[in-house]
Amino acid sequence: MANPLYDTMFGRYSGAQTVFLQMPDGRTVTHDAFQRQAARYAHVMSAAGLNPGDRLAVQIAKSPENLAVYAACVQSGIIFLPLNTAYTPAEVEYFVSNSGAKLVLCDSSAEALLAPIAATNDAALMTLDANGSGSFTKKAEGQPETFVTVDRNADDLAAFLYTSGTTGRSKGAMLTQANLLSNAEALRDYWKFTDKDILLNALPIFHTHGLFVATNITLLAGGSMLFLPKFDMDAVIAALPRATSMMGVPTFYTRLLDDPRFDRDLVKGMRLFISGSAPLLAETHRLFEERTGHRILERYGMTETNMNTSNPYDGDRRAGTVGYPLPGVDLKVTDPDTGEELAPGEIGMIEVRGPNVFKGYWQMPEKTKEELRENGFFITGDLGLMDADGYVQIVGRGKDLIISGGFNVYPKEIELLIDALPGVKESAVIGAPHSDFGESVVAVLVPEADTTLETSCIADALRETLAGFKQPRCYAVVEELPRNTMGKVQKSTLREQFAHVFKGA
Ligand code: MCA
Ligand code: AMP
Repeated sequence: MANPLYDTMFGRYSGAQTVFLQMPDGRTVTHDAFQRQAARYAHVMSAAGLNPGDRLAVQIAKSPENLAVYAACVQSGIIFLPLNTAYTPAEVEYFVSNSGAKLVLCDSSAEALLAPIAATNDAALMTLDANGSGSFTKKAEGQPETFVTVDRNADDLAAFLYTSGTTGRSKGAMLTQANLLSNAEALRDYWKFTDKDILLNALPIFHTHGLFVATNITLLAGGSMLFLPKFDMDAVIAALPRATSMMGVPTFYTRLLDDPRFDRDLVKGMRLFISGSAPLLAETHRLFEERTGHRILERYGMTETNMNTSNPYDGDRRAGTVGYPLPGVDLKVTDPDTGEELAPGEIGMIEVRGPNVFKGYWQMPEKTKEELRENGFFITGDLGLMDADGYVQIVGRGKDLIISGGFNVYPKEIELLIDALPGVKESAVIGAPHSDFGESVVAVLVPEADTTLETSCIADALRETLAGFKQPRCYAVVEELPRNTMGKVQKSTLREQFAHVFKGA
């Protein structure tokens, strides 16, 4: 095949008048119209001087046009680099410079702030707004509606997704066509997606979950998506009766359970609810079944690997587990110190290998070597076990990571920023249980000697540089941090101490 990802996901719909996207306002986008738009966009990128292998960074609202940019990248061999819309310009600067993006697409409201960043990094800047207008759109007007698909091998790169690290520096996970395609095919079959499916997609599309899991599967299966710009409760309630399936982070499901309108009758046309990105509480699982009669299907994935495991479609969906390794995925649990494989039931590091596993971190060979073994196993940083029946359970994290409402927050990144502020001697950032977000961020601060810290000043300083979802929702000032005999900060002690700060939140 000339371009495996494009041909299987987009190219085969040439001329098809079937509906791909259904918007909340009733507007629909057919497969054919989508494809023609993507072709026009591919011409704009090519005219802007982008060649196969170049990066295109996008920080734009969720819209059909956003997805068409993704399709255009796949068709023209350009690497698609989506960015969280919550990132501040300071955060975006790093991604643009690290990736060497040649073109940055942003909302026109961010143009003035991002223009100098693009200019410093020799990148062009164009705008594409939520309503589809912008300088990019203007350039696309009148462009041909077909584009000669660029040849790609399955091993060629299709996307970069940045994932923060325990050192505080984000790493660009390089995903190939084969990574995306193999995983989407496995999931389509495992979850029995067909052209009859209407998937409610209220997830953001700058992460694996909403983009590759939800969108790629729908495209492969030939179904359509109810494409909501975000998780808005009224819009979700209005859309549910028309959907056959839904994917979400646990916060979606706890919020639905809090809404009295969410009942059995509303979801009588649904065949499948899928949860992932963060642990689903067994309690949520139970309450959901009680309310709707549906057992949520929980699965487990990562930016670097797409999806690794899933509870079965037909068999027993066990609460508190993430199911079996997907077909084609090897999963083992190893001793974190020696790398030796452990026996079933023993807790250790989860490692995975398969066509889903990424190619490495962009321009970070050392980091890649630390996490991706020569034999192809990727060290996930998640601690877990495989039980006697083959179900995988995640019991903790070997990496210092907080997951808030499905978004990852790496404490190190925030600690580095706080420690650089005047009056702060040191800090420790931890996650504490939160009823809406699962976990939320707490910053524990130690002031310099003879200094009184105003936590509101710390919060103000962080607001300028850090995306909203990463900002601590609780600050505590202490005299010193608990340390072990080696001098290492005991975060587990802090987690216990601050476990109740969000009680009632
Ligand atoms: C928004 N805010 C948050 C979060 N989201 N704070 C903490 N954690 C969050 N997740 C803050 C904003 O900064 C803002 O703060 C205020 O909440 C309102 O913002 P808004 O956007 O209106 O919030 P929301 O609509 O209530 O959003 C919550 C949400 C959203 C719906 C749970 O965060 C969401 O869609 N999460 C899904 C994330 C996701 O797709 N993850 C997949 C990653 P202020 O008022 O102070 O300005 S992929 C992955 O993990 C792997 C591969 C996998 O397995 O899937
Ligand atoms: P990301 O860096 O956004 O790819 O997040 C991946 C991380 O999310 C994994 O390493 C896990 O720690 C976590 N994760 C994803 N799905 C689940 C799940 N079903 N249960 C528990 N943790 C999960």
